Amino acid sequence: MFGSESGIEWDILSTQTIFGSSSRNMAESAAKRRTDSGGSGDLNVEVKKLKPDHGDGRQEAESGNILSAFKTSAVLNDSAREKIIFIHGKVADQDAVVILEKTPIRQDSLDELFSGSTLKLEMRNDIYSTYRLQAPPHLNEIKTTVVCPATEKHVKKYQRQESFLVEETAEDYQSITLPYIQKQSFSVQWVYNVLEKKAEAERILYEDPDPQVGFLLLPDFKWDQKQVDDLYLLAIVHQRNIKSLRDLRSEHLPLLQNVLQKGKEQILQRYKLPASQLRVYLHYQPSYYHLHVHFTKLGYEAPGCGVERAHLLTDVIQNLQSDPRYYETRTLYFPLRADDGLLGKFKEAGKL
Ligand code: M7G
Repeated sequence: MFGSESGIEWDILSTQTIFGSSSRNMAESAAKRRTDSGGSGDLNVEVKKLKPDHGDGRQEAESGNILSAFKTSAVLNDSAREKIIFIHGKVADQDAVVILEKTPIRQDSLDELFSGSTLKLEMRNDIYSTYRLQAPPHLNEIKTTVVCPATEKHVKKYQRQESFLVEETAEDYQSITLPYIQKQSFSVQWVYNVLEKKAEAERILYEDPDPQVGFLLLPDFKWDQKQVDDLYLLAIVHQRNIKSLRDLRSEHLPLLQNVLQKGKEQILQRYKLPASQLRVYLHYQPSYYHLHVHFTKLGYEAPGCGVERAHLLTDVIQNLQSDPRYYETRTLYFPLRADDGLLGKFKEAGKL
């Protein structure tokens, strides 16, 4: 049995130092290569983040390794290049998805990495040699994300699958997509927890509290905040009735302009990254139907930043300026994975 959709995603970050605002620009040119110690080894994660309770985000401190008895049932996806693996299994009889990801090597850890590691020779040939470098544990952490209890939809989200491009007219949205997402989409409880400061409150970087144009800016849980190379922030708007890009009208322009302007200002101040280094966009379709904007570093190929899913906020603003009903009336294209229920609905309607 899969858990209910109110399941919480725990972000278990192995002992990480969150950037202080003064040192945030230090890793601008940090190496992008990831550590690859060669063996999987023990997880040795320490639960630093707190475990939300009862789905409402009230938190209780937790220590120890909640994954020590994790039982793997399947590897959903993995990538040797990205150094990431998505696993389905059980934590104390509950379905869980665990994501393990090796983190980038930080420039500021190089001295310690060279002086504090053991080096084992693998081969030497002329001027060439390869080694296995065994780093001190705190420089060899694995970012670990746990979704528990995971729903069947979570398992599908992380499973390797073929995708299909869907063409959605305004009528298709009303007759196919909207009824489907009203019944089937992921819970946005985690979003409300953030807005109500019941979870991740200490991670909020900025808030404009205005109920109409206001938003919260915080790190996406995909980002470990150790280097700006893979910067990933989310702006979550206070308004609760905007599901996605499709709902945007010209009346939302002040909100969108505010998010763009203040989001850029905050990122410049904190991370010394100018707007010309940022990719600021919305997903269509999103996974979570509460309006949010993705801010990522331009050179970082964040999952879902391709043209078939990401809509630049600057384009969205211009489109609404030239046609107040642009997103209400246009045909929109987006990819859906083979076993996505929404794809099934488009097929049933003879649209694929
Ligand atoms: P999306 O476009 O709705 O869907 O983006 P996607 O996940 O398919 O991209 C939601 C964004 O919220 C993603 O970038 C997620 O990594 C991020 N995210 C999801 N959850 C459950 C959390 C969370 O609990 N905390 C934070 N900070 N970010 C999250």
